[in-house]
Amino acid sequence: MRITVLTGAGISAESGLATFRASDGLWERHRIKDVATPEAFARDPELVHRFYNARRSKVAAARPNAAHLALARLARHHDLTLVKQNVDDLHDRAGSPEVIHMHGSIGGALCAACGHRWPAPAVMAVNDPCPRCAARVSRPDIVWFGEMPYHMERIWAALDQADLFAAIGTSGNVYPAAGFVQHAARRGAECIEMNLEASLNARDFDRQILGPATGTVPQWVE
Ligand code: BV8
Repeated sequence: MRITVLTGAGISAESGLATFRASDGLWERHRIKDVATPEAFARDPELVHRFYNARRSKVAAARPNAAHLALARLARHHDLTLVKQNVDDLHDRAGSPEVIHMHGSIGGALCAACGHRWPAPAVMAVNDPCPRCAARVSRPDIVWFGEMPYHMERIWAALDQADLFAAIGTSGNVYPAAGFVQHAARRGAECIEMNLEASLNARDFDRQILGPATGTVPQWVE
């Protein structure tokens, strides 16, 4: 059976990482447009780097939880495509063999001038010189609002072939990820949602399993 799983901020909540909407639209006390758009970076790159430097240190201190570990086990027995919206690395650290980081990774750095990528230092600054072209417009390798998510061809192909699609810990606010369930359902996949509460696109799923991911996901995987 081919399974495609999409995870969101909720899967890392029990590892202590803030979800995006729990704090009424503020993200670590910032608004999207001030810290997670290309315009924000052009306007105030140091504020953007402060926002990501703070989150990067929280990710480093976090540990994969039972839900991340259960999905790593699932990959050992099934043809699984795991797509994550989060920019943390907890699925990778849990041992998932192949993770599609559609919104990029907080552990990555990107040169806004030449597109070169390298591992991000714990604390980044816009003037960090690019190792390849030496330009000083370094940014986190993260997909901001208004930018095209990564690996979309691979993701659409996985949704086309899925017998089962599961969305875990995502509110269904952010597109194109929020549209994946309709894409999979149209191609005949069974669609399951595992979340703390019904998401905005709950009606597009065949069934819901409500509760904290560290309880529902291991139970579902077993
Ligand atoms: C794009 C990186 C086009 C940043 C992120 C319609 C169609 C297409 C686009 C749009 C559209 N309408 C609007 C848009 C634009 C926009 C968008 O969707 N805006 C929203 C706000 C309306 N989309 C975009 O800009 C995307 N790009 O469309 O490009 C394009 C085309 C051509 C050329 C160029 C461009 C790009 C979006 C990517 C933005 N970047 N992340 C960063 O992380 O700093 S998205 C960000 O939101 C995070 O990655 C987060 O993961 C993601 C989604 O949020 P969720 O994961 O769902 O998190 P949330 O807090 O909302 O929900 C958590 C859920 O977990 C809750 O339901 C909660 O109940 C549950 N939960 C909590 N605890 C637990 C739990 N569940 C289980 N157990 C628990 N313990």
